[in-house]
Amino acid sequence: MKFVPLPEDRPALMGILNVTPDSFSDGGVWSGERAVARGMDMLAQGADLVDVGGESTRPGAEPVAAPTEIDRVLPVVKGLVANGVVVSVDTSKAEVAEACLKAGASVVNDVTAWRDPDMRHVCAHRGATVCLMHMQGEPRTMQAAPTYGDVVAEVKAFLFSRAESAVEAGLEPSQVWIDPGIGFGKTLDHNLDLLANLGELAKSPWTVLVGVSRKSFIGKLTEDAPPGERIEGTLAAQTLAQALGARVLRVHDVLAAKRASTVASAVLHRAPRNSP
Ligand code: HH2
Repeated sequence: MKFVPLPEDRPALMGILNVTPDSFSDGGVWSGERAVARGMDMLAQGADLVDVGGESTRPGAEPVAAPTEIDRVLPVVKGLVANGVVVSVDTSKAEVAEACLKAGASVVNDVTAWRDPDMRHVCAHRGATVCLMHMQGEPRTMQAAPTYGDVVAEVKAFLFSRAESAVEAGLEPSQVWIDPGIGFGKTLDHNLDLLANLGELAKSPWTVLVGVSRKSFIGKLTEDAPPGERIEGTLAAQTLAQALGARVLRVHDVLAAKRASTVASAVLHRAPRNSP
């Protein structure tokens, strides 16, 4: 079984390493040995694990075939594992997950929460830790007209039922992470409702992961700041997610996230005095 030990006193930081030509904020920047070096830098800056992705899931992105995705991610996964890094693979394809788990990856981060019918078997057979994320629709079209009756209730019901099915497949509860999928088939209001009510997910038995890093809802709230200028908004959202119970934060800017989460932890773990 592949367990990822999580720190007790602060959220774990999952560094984002996209080896894609088209990711929304770091597309075309990292591949091969440079990508491994980037992963090692993130580790030195305080990442607890590194999430390697070979297919962009930004709104409008076109899918890629499994062999192409494997060619992109596998050398990087192998290079990081050889250097002792805890590796997560950001994929929704069982074939890609299988190749990476065999090479030593510990986590399968699936933004479709096991839509590929073979994913359940691969993750259970290899004893992977899994991140199950909520997405309405698919990346190509998901931002066209996202609609919910009660976004918080619907996302929560979906994630809890997927998490239970992962335990039925044979995983330990501590191997199951859930993620509301900020920006995946959601308007600005949906994202804010989900973040404000994150406590409803966190009071479950499941580990909550949140990915807000440089996302477009932050741009919308900050005069259309481009992805590279969303750091302050990202840190604000990550800090609030931490206070509301997120145990894993998926981040591009590891050093900044580490500093912010360390300060937040110091305050959150201080018992308030009894008021006079
Ligand atoms: N967001 C992205 C990708 N994978 N996985 C989880 N669990 N949660 C997320 O919020 C999440 C995710 C999108 O961001 P990024 O990887 O930076 O971009 P792209 O999908 O364009 O590669």
